[in-house]
Amino acid sequence: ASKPIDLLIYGPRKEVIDQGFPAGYVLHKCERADDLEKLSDEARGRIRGIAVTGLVPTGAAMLARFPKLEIVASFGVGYDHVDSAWAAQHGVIVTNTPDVLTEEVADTALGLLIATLREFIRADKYVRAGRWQTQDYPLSTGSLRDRKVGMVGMGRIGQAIARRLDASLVPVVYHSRKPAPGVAYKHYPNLIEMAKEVDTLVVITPGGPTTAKLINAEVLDALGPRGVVINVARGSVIDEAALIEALKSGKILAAGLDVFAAEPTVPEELRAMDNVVLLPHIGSASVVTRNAMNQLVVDNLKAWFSGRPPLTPVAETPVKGR
Ligand code: 8YV
Repeated sequence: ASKPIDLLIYGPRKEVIDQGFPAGYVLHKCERADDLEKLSDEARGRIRGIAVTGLVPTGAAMLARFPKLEIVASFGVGYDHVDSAWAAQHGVIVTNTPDVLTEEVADTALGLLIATLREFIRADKYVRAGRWQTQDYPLSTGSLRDRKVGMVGMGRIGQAIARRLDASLVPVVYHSRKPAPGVAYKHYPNLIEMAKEVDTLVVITPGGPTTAKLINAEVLDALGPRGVVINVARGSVIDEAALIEALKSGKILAAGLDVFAAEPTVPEELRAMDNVVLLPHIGSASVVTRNAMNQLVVDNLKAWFSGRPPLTPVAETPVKGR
């Protein structure tokens, strides 16, 4: 029999991943960073693959502790929690889980946009409180009808959101560092210029240092008093203090947020506002989509260790032919 393949399963427990590997694989499970200390040196020395099952920080120092590491298969399309540059330098493959969540996250974004504009959450509370008995719910200030959306990011999910906006007859433009190939929407290399031209921002760009606090006070100023900001990307992309200030002062109208700077902590100031809709990072969080994402983590590792190329390597990864 061939030698067993040792894997570290790092992060929250996932049934599909725990059950995903046939005989011949040895799984070492660590839910938190502290648990890594309980791995013997001998086990660490044998581990050839890591499944990162959630947003657990997977930096250079952590990865460097595994001398035989070949591949890190990360759960989620965003992988700003994994040091993919270090991995590339050390010939370690990193994979993520794109495509299988695209339509789900796009659904969430459009739902969040409409819920924010048309005040669904406030209206629901109104019904439950029995207030409809006395008075009709007031007309919403916001509407999708008179809006122009500036997408921040036009990757696969961005394009799926834009397609939904097309169907809703809402004009779309976008900002990204480089124009997206094969995309007909107007591209703005400059975010401030775009913010001046639109009243709605939908943020769906990767996190990490290059996009940190991209949406700042100046951008929110440019967006103006009708401004609505929807974020289904990473909390790091928005200067959260500036956003709170803009919402409080009426510099912008409303926000719909699925992600926050310090999850799962959501600033008390946001929680107290009624012109925001707050979701607990559920963009991709349905059973069907999460099963597909978990399975893709498993399938990337199984492909690699059966002598095939990884299925969905990230851009930085030097994919070696097999
Ligand atoms: C994550 C996400 O998987 O795909 C992403 O980038 O944000 C989610 O789908 C989530 O952060 C849980 O780990």
